[in-house]
Amino acid sequence: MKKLYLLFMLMTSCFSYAQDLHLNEREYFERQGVNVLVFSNSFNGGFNDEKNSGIEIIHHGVRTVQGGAIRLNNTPEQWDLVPKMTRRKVDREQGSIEVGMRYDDYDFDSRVVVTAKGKAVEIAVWLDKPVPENLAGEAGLNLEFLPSQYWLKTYSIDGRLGRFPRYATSQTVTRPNSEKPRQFKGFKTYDDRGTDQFVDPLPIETGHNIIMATDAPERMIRVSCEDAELCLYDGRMLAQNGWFVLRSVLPRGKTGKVVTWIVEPHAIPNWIREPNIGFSQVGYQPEQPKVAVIELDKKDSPLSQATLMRLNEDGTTTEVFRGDIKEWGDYFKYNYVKFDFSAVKEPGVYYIQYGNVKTNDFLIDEHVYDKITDATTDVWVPIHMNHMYVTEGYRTWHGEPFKEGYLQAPESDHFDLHRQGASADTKYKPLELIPGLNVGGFFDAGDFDIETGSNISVVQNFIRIWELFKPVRDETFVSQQQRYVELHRPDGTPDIMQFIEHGTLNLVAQAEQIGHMASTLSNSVLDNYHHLGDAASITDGLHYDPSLKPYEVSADGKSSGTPDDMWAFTTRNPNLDFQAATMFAAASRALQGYNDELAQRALVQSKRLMDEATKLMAKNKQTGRRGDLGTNLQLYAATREKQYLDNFNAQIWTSLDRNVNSTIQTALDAIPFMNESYRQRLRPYVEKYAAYIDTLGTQNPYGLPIGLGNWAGGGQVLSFGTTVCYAHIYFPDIVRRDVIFRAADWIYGCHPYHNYSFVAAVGAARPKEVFYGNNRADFSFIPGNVAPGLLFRRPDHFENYDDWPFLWGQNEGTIAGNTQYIIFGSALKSIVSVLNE
Ligand SMILES: [Ca+2]
Ligand SMILES: [Ca+2]
Ligand SMILES: [Ca+2]
Repeated sequence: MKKLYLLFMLMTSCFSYAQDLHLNEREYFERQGVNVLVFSNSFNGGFNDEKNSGIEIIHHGVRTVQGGAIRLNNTPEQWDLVPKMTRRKVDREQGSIEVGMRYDDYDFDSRVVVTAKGKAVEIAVWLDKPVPENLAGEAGLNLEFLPSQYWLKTYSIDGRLGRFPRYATSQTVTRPNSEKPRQFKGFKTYDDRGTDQFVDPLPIETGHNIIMATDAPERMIRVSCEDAELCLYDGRMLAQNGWFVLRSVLPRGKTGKVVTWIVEPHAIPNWIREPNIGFSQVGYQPEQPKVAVIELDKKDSPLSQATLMRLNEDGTTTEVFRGDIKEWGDYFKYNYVKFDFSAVKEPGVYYIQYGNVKTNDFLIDEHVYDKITDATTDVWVPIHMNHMYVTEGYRTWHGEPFKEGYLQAPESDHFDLHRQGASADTKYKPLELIPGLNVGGFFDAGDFDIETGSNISVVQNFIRIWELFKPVRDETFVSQQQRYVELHRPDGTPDIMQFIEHGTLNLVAQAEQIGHMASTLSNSVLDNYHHLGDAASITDGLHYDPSLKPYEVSADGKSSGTPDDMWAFTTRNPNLDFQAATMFAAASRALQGYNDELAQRALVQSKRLMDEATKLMAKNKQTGRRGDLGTNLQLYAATREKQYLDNFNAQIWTSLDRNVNSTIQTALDAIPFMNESYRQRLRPYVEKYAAYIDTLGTQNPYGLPIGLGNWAGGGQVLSFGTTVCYAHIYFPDIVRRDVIFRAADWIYGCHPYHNYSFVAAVGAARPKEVFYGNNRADFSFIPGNVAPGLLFRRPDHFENYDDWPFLWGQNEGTIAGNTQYIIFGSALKSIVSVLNE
C-alpha cells in the first residue's frame, strides 16, 4: 500500500516536474532543459573572475546566463565591486530562495527573492532602507548573457526587432570619475588619459518585455518587468570579457519590493542532452586499453551496445567491433556508461557509433603519442620568453617587452595577489630603477608578469626533462645578444638547454641586483595588467620620471611622466630564497659546458642565498623549505653532498607513513640515487598507492583525482599521470601499465562536458579551439597550451567553454603547468616507446 502510494506520488510529481520549474534537492530550480541557480556560487571580489556567480541559468546543458545580482555598474568588470552574500534561505513551502547582499563600502543592503512561477521564475528585489544617495541611479538588478551563445541571434523588445552584434559597436558616454562607483581596493581598470572621466556604455535598447533568441529554441528566453525599465547593454564595450547585460536601475528613495522581473527560459519539449562520447582525440597505441566513457542525460536510457567503425582506404566503412555498454552510474548530474573496444588493435582510422551519435575519427597506431609535446616545446614555450623579440615565419608574436626595466615597488597591495611590505629589504628607494632585471624569464600565463616561484619551477622542470630524457630537439633560434627568438629555425643548440638558460638569466639577475629573490616582477597599474596584444606595448619603453606630467615625454626622448613601468616586489621571503638556491645549484650543473659563466654565477648565488636564508630562517625560527623532503633531494642531486641525503633518509619513511599519496612522487624521484634496499623498502608503499589508484575507479567514471576548485584540476590530473608513469617504470608489477593511460585519455578528450583535447594542437583530431592565452581577444589559442579543463560550478555542473576563452579557471595555461605537461608527455612517450619495441 505504502509502495503504491509512493509510486503514485512519484508519477504525479514527475508529470508536474516536466512542466514547471520546481526546487530540487540540490537547491536549484529545475525543469527538463532548464536549471535556475540562485547563489549556489557566490562572488569573491578582486582577482577572481566574477562571471561565475549570482543567479545563473544552465540552459539545455550550457551555462549561458549568470551574474544575477544587485550591481553598481551598467556592465561590471572583473575588479568592480561585488556584493557579499550575507545569507541564503531556501523556502521549500514557498518554492523560493532568498539571498541577502551587502556592499560594505557603501553600507548598502538589499535582498533578492527568486520564486518559481510555473515555467518562469520571479526575481524580486527588496529594500529595507532606500538605496544610499551616492548609489542612486547606479545600483541595479543585473543579469548577464553569454555573448558567444547570443551573438547573431535575434531579440525583440516591446515588439521592436534587433540582432545581437558579433562585435561590440554600441554607444558610450564619458562621465566624471567622481561619479564612478569605487573599484576593488581603489584600483582602476582604465587609463583616462588625463581627462578625469570614465566611459559608461549606453543601452542598446530599453523597454519592458524582451524575448531573446526567438531563432534558437535552446537559447530563447523571455524577461518582462512592469515596475521598472529593462536596459540591454553590451559589456564588451569596456572589456573583451564582458557579457550582454540586462539591467533595471533601482528606484530612488523607495523601500519594499522595488523591482520585479519575470524570467522564462524556453524549454524544448522532452529535451534530452545528446550523449557526450569521451575518447582520446590523439588516438590509441594498439596494446593500450581503449575505453570510451559516455556521459548521458539522466532521462536518457542507455543503449545495450556500441560499435567501432573503421574508415577503409577504398572509401568504404566497416563495422569492426560491437561491444556491450557497461553501466557505471551517476556522477553529479549525469549518468555514465562505458564502451570498451580494447580488443581492436589493428592500426587504422576509426570512429565510435553509439545509437545515432557518431564521433569524429581517431587513430589506432604505434606512433600516436610521438608528437604530443612538440607544440608545447616548439611554439608555446618560446612565445612566452620575456624580454625577447619573438617571431615565427611572417608573424611577430611580440616585440621586446619592458625595455625601461623595473622599478622598486613602493609599499602596496596588488591586483594579482602580491604585496609589497613596508620594508623593501633592498638599497633602492621606492620607484627607483633596479638595474639589470629586464633579461630572461618567462611570462606567467595569460598575463605578462614574472612570477618568481613559477619561474623557479619552470627551470627545475626543464632541468628534470633534460636530465631524465635528454631531448636534443632543436627547432628554436635563440640569441640572447640580439634578444631575438625565431620559431622553427634550428641554431645548433638543444632548445631545452636554451630555456634553462633563459629562466636562469632572470632569476640570477634578481639575486644579484636585489640581493635576494623578488616575489614577482609585475605591473604597477591595473590598467595595463589586463593588457591583450603585443607584450612590447604594455609599457611605453621610456623610464618613468615623476617630475614630468603624465603622458609628457622628456626633451631627450628617454623618459616620460606616464607611470606605466613594471615594479619589482622585493619583500624578502627566505623560503623563496631557499627554493631559488636549490634551483641555482641544479642549473649550475646543467649549464656547465654550455654557458660556464652563467653556471658560475648561479653557483655563487646558490651558496650565498642558501647560507643567508638558513640564517634568516633560524633567526625567525622558521623551517619551511629548508627542511623540506623534496628540497633535500634536489640539493643532493645538485651538490651530491651526503648531508642532504642523510636529511632525506631521516624523513622519507615517516612522511610516507603519514601520507603516501603526497610523498610517493618524491620517493620515486630518489630511486636513481639509492640502492636496491631502498627500492625494496619502498615496495609496500607503492602497493598502498596502487590500492588508492583502484579506489579512484569507484569515485568517478574516469578513475582519476578530479578537482572541484576555482581553478580546474588539470594540474592535479597531470601530476597524478606523471606519478603513475614513474611508479610503473620502477614497479611495473605493482602499478600496471593500463592505468598510465587514464590521465592521457582525460587530457586528450575522455572527460565530461565535451570530448575535445585540452591541449592545443598535438596531433589530436579535435583540440579545443579557444584558450585563455594572451591572444584570447582573437578567440584563438597558442599551440601547445594546456587548459586547466573542467571548472566545477556548485552544486553539480562541470564546464569547459570552447567558444568563450575568457574564464581563466577553465581555459588558461601557465608556464609552470605547461612545463609540467612536457614532463608528463615525455614520461608517457618513453613508456610507449618500450611498448612499441
Ligand atoms: Ca600572474
Ligand atoms: Ca635551439
Ligand atoms: Ca615607461
